[in-house]
Amino acid sequence: MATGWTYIPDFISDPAELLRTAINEVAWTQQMRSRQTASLGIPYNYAGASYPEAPWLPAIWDVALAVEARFGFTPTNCLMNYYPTGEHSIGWHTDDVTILAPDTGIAIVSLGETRTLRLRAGVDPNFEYTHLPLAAGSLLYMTADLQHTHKHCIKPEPGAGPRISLTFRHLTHAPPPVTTARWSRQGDGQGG
Ligand SMILES: O=C(O)CCC(=O)C(=O)O
Repeated sequence: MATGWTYIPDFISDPAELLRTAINEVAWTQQMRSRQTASLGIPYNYAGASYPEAPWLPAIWDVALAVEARFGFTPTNCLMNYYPTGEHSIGWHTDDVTILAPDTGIAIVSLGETRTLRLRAGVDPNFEYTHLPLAAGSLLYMTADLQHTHKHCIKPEPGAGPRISLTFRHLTHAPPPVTTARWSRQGDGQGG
């Protein structure tokens, strides 16, 4: 079992309402083949995708404040992933933790259908798997150190309904727009 993560069920109280708001009010982009994405705050340009700086939606800023209260850092970015169906996914990858503020990690708040995040020890040829079902309203916190030892992904789960993940980070600065597919060096999937 991998360490370096914390799962908090029911971190937010009305994930169904926030799912509706996010589907309808976020300017989703189709920069990734396997899912839709969007970014609020300063951009997290990664995995071959680039975003403009964007104002926070009030409902998502409220969640950022809850992350601040629980983990002691103020998110400067929320990268959002929209999986309209169970066919949508995110491949094996690690996140760029070089631009995270010291002693901060990544907080993932889930809306909609429960999907399973898998962790595997990247250096272990026998692949140590940890399966984390991420229920609506939950928060998964991953430390920066976990990114050094493990990759993560969400595989297709045919039949699943819509899901959105809100991934909060305190970036120290916005990386430059990506002009080449950096994800190919970071993992073996379309991560980010
Ligand atoms: O959708 C998720 O829960 C995972 C998102 C993720 O791995 C990422 O944005 O790097």
